[in-house]
Amino acid sequence: MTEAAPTNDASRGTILVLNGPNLNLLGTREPEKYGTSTLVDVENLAKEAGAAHGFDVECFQSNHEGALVDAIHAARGKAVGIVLNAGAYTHTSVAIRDAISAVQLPAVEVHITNVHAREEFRHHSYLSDISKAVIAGAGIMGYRFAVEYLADLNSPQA
Ligand code: CA2
Repeated sequence: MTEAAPTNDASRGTILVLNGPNLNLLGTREPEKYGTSTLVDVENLAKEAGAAHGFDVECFQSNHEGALVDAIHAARGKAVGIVLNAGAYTHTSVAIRDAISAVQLPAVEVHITNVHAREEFRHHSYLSDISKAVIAGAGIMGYRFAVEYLADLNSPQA
């Protein structure tokens, strides 16, 4: 039996990119607000950013709060960090907050839009104070910045 050839490009870890409700609609509605890129484009951008730094990126989107909680739990012991755009659950979900706190993984809260320049109810986040970083208003580039930040956080310092 032939053994797999050893490689020098072993993964340095996995970064989970989680998207919440309605983000599956990216690129199909409200382009003036959310741009023209699709969720697949966002996920590919995040994967490319991870690969450039030696990290795998796994992506998951759900419109259901419990499914997002389950995905966060599943990341424990598997991922080195979580990029989270919880969509509207950002402003409502104690359950997602508790899940992020429970797994004790560094999380980066991402929003495509600048939530602070929008309606008052979007100004409060249940996630910001338990996140390592918050990125809002940079469009889909925010996902890239978040992956790069988590890659840096999980790399030996020069
Ligand atoms: O700016 C963001 O990324 C948000 O997390 C997006 C959420 C919103 O509830 C948050 O306040 C800010 C909404 C996601 C809706 O996504 C759509 C994408 C395309 C078309 C329609 C909705």
